[in-house]
Amino acid sequence: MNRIIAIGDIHGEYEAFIKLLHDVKYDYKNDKLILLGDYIDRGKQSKEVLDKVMSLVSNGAIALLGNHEDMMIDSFINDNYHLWHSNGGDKTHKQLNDKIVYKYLHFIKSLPISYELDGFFFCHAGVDFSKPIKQQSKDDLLWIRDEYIFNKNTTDKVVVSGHTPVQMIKQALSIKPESTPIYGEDKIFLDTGVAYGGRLTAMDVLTKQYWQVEIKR
Ligand SMILES: [Mn+2]
Repeated sequence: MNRIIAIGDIHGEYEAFIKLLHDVKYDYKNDKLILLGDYIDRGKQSKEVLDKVMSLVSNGAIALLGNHEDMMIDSFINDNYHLWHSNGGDKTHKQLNDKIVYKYLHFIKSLPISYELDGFFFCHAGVDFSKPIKQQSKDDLLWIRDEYIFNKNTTDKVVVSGHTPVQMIKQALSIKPESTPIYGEDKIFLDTGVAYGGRLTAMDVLTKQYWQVEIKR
C-alpha cells in the first residue's frame, strides 16, 4: 500500500470532491482511502456525493458514518425531520425523494463509526479520552467537540477526525483561522470547512502531504 488518504467533511460539495480525488490521483489498487463522514447537507449535490461515495466503497474505500448521515437515518426511523432539516437536511431530502431514498438509507446504515489502520484511529468527530478507545459511544465518535479537541490524547493511536471546522479550533486558540488542516503527533483535524467558504482537504496521513480544493461561489 502506498498511501493512506483521509478526506474530511464534504457536505454536498460534489465538484470539489471530484476535483480533489483527481488532484490526489487516488488509485484504489494502491491507496487506502478513508472518508470521515458528513457527505450530505449544506451543499447543493448531496445525492451526487453519496453516489460517488457508494462507488468508491464498492472499490475498497472506507466511508465512515457522520452525524449528518446519522440524523438522516433517525429522521426516517422516527418520522421526525425537524433536527435534520434544521441542520441543512431540507435540501438533501428534496434531492433524495421517496422513490430513491431507501437505497441511500440502506447504504448509510451499513457505514462503520470508526476504523483502525497502522496506528491510526479514524472517526467522524473524535474520541473522549476519559474512556478507553474501545468504549467510545456512537455519540462520542459522531458529535464530540471540545473534550476531544482540547484534551491530551491518552491513547496509543493517532486520531484522525473531521466534524469541527479547523477555523473554529484556530479561533479558539487565537491563531489565524486559515482553512488548512491541523495536525500533530497525536491528532489530525481534516474538516477545513468547505461548507462554510473554506476548502475540502485530503491528507496522506503517513507523510502528512495534503491537497485542498476551494470552491468558487
Ligand atoms: Mn459533523
